[in-house]
Amino acid sequence: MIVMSIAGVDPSAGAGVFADIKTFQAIGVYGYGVITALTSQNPNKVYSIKAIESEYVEEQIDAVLDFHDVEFIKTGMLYSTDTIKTIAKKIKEYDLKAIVDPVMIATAGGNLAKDDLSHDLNKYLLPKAYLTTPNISEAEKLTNMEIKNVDDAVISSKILAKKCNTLITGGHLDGLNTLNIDNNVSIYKQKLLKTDNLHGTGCNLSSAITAYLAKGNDLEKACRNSFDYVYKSIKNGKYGTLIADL
Ligand code: PXL
Repeated sequence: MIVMSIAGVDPSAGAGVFADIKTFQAIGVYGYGVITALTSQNPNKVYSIKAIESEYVEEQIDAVLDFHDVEFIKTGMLYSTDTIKTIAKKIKEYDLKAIVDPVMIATAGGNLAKDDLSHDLNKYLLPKAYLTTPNISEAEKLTNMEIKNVDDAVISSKILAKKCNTLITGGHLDGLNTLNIDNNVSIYKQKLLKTDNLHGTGCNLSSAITAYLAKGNDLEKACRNSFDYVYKSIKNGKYGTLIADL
């Protein structure tokens, strides 16, 4: 079974494509990794970004999908409007189920996008996605509203669910995750750990969901398994959410 991550490279490997592939591997699926941008960063700071042209992102996708079909893909840092449009086109062309992590800002702060991508994500990518996994601040940007409590998260999820299934992650909302599947909302409470090692948690959660879906779990079960997976990787990770003994 093969899944694919389309995302940026974080050389410290806690976030981005390297982290996604480690998560795929840990859950037992093989991962392709298509690169949208290189970054020089560590968990404390993003120093610089070199974007890959969208034409070359497309070439990478065609090269691997020409070799072997995949059903589930995950997208992370996409950086530009052109890359967003390219991926929307490829989802349709290859009939892919896409888990879209609408990455715009790094955990350590610092932009991971050329401009504000919320408009382009809403217009081009979310309508073609199977699931999107914004954190609170991403959901606020995408739905142009403030999220102060779980009732707000439910409202925001209903706006996003007009386009695709939505999981608003609750790391910054007392561990309350809001899952909206076909406009039915469930709230999952996750215990929170006191730690500064949160770099890459969003990437690891969305890639875990992708892997569990590929293994045949339904969306609800894939999300619940992934909450556990990320909890354990934060608990056991020595350098951020590096995958340690699970
Ligand atoms: O977690 C968001 C994210 C996604 N992709 C890359 C990143 C980060 C956060 O730092 O570096 C490449």
